[in-house]
Amino acid sequence: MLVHAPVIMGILNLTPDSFSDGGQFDSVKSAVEAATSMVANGASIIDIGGESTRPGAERISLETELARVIPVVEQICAQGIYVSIDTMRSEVAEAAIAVGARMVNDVSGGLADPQMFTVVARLGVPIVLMHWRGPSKTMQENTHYDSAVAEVCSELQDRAKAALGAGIQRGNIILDPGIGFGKDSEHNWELLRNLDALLAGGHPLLVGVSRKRFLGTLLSDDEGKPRDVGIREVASATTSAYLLQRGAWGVRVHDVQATSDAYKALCAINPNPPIDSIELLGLREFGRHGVLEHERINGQYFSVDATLGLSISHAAHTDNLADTVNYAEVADSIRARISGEPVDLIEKLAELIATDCLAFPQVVFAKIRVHKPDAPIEGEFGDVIVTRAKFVDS
Ligand code: PMM
Repeated sequence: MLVHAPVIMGILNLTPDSFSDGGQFDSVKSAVEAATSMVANGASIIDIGGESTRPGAERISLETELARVIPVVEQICAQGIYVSIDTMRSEVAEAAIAVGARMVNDVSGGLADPQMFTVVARLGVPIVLMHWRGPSKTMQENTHYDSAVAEVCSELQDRAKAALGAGIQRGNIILDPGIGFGKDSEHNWELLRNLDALLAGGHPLLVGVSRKRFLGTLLSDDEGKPRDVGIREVASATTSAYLLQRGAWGVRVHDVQATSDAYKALCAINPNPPIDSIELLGLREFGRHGVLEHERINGQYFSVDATLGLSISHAAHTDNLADTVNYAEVADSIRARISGEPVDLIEKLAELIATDCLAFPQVVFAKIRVHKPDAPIEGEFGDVIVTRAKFVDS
């Protein structure tokens, strides 16, 4: 089962040399405490890794990786925490799932271990496929792209197709642009500026920017010295929160609380992230709404325009009606509301229709315009229109 968006994935690196937080945990107990505290601060997944992927890192043996991660995965899962295993090895993925992990995060997108997809398909768990062009030791030696966005999108789609071909279910595939992996600073920014292109394939998107080198470069001092890794947190949290607002399924971060705070503040200012929509215009139906007695007795025609905000990216890909809202059903419900129990005000009618529309599971926003062209107004006039815009939960 995939955790619902927005996901803040807390990083737990059990490596002595990870670039930002290596060597933090000297015992299973302190790692469990760190995971519990991240969950208390808003993490819905803890991503546990035993092998460093910092640029230039050497690979470690399978035995070392297993010894580092499995006891910790087991203890953290025993707390009921949703754990993802950050590994390029199918043996580690399988051992971690056996002790309770529920998801695999493979930075190589299945390229490092030819068995990875077969094993994950058999285990039936979600997998993150990150964009990767080669091992950490040499990944920054070739960072040439004609178009980073187009190439990363197409290479990720290739990995998704390979995963599907190996029997992994479509709903279990999450993609990740691999920020900092075989990419220069400008490639990373270009990818983040073009999130829509990365989302267009219809897969949930995970993004990891936390404390990465391109943020250090952005925050360089006057002499051009990059900002130290420990003081990149404000930029990390701000960028991660923004990505969640732009439609990323999840962000992978070190400081869960900072990211969660930044996201809450952004949502308070802008509860209206850019979303796709379906519009139903000019739905005409007879009703008896109005304050005056003759309106109740004789009735009149009302007309409604509805804008429904929802993500259509999944349906756009699958071409399956079940993945979107059925507009014929929405139209029926609007008509039933207009011809149903009379209310005095078209403000109330608009409110009721907006609430009905938000009851359709995919719809997160409804803007309803109710027209009353024969309203009891003296003299010539064109129309009376009331507009109600409503978010789910507002
Ligand atoms: N980055 C790192 C490690 N694992 N996994 C995913 N899916 N995406 C990432 O961007 C990613 C990752 C390297 O960062 P770290 O050393 O701080 O964990």
